[in-house]
Amino acid sequence: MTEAEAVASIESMPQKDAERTDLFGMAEGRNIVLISLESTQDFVIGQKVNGEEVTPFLNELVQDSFYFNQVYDQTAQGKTSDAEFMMDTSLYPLASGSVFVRRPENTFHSLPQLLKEEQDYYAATFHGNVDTFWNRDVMYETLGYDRYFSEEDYTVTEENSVNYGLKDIPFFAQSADFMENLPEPYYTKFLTLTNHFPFLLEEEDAFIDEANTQEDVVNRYVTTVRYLDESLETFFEQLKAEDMYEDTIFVLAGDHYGISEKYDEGLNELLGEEANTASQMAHKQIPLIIHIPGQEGETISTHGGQIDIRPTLLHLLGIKTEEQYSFGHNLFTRDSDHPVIFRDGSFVTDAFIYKNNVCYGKETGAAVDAQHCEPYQEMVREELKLSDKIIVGDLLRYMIEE
Ligand code: GP9
Ligand code: MN
Repeated sequence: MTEAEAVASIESMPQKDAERTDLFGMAEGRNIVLISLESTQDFVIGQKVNGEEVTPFLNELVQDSFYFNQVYDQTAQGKTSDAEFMMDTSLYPLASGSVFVRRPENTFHSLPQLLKEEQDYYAATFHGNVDTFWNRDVMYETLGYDRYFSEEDYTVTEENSVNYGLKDIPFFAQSADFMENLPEPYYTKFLTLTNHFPFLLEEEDAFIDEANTQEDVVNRYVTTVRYLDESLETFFEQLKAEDMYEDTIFVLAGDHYGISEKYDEGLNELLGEEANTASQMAHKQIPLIIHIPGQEGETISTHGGQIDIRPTLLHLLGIKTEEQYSFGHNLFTRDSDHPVIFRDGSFVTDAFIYKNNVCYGKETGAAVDAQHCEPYQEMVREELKLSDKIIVGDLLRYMIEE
């Protein structure tokens, strides 16, 4: 592809709406704390098990936040790294493998870079696992992070670890100490870890009893989500105590499913629902919570995906979202007719689900006439194709001045 063709194909990207709401810029200049909630699905919000809330802290937080309750997991094989990639670039992940591993030498126009250009933000990312996992040590530099706090920065012992490593409570406690020395304004990204398959927990960290479904994975999941919720509460309390709460905008988002379709029966049992395409698709929803201290809460049921998180945040920060060579839409103005696109070509509209070449009603989960989904299919294919072209052809190097 010639340079001119590359530029033309990027310029052919659908023009995004430039509409400004009265929320535009309401969080301008604030520090940003983005928390990627490991394996957290939206059904846990407000859910009770044996009469106890699974996420008491988040349930309270959503009352005072913009809570988007129709946002879908759009990750593919790159799991957490795909979620990070979408939040940082607002491009789709690749159909196979992880962009973090396959294309770390590309030029991207990432969130850290945008924030630095527009409002001189410092960017730091925090995760208790080894820095090479998902090739993060390389990719974070490409994405423009100034500092990566990884396992080697934390005090990790047998006592404060479980499963993949450092438990979330000590992770946040130690992270808050690192934060005190960051230049402001900062954009910080935290990846939690304890709520990871196979959902292991020591007794002392179990704040809720396991559920009683036929699937042990589902039963244990409830306890590790409850632990994650507790860790978030401790983090918020520490930030408040250390004066790092008021001037911050918090973005909390699930990274991908925790309970795979294989264990759906257990989840259907827990939620007392029927097994069909509608419930299966609803399980793909992840919570997206944007908390701005002092701002009144609102639950927003516009559908969207992880790719939409970045433009939504930019809108609140007062940074224009058009011409960002990306595919996401601001969730405050997102067109309800625009489908949420998944990497395998399936999609959800406000009324229909398209999956494995069958069109279903979104509420009933029953198959409907294929013509309901047809108007969207070509557009979905084109959008994924263009995103792939940008990544595989490293096309943004033609658009971004380095
Ligand atoms: C590991 C963490 C978990 O560092 O990101 O990875 P996942 O399996 O969820 O992609
Ligand atoms: Mn993950």
